Amino acid sequence: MLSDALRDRFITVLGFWDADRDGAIEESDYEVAAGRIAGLSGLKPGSMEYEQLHSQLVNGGWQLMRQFDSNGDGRVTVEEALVGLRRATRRSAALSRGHRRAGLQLV
Ligand SMILES: [Ca+2]
Ligand SMILES: [Ca+2]
Repeated sequence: MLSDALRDRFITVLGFWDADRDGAIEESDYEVAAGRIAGLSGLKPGSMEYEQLHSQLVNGGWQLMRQFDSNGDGRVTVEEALVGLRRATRRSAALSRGHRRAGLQLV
């Protein structure tokens, strides 16, 4: 179960990535947001460092986010993202319980 605080923080993070403010995250949002982050990092567009950071953010970030696209329309709504986060939280809790039962401790 998500706490209200975690839910609110997650929605705030989603808002950052929703560059066109249409209420859903698309790959194009990652393109814009990654460009902003790379620019804020002081990297010059066209430089190898800029392109690497941009590519990592777009490819890595969008590949993670798109897992939440439950209806496969290429857009991740806040509702889809929250459902995905709840599932991930439950899986993580189940893994922790399994490790504790097995006498292991996660670092
Ligand atoms: Ca959007
Ligand atoms: Ca969707």
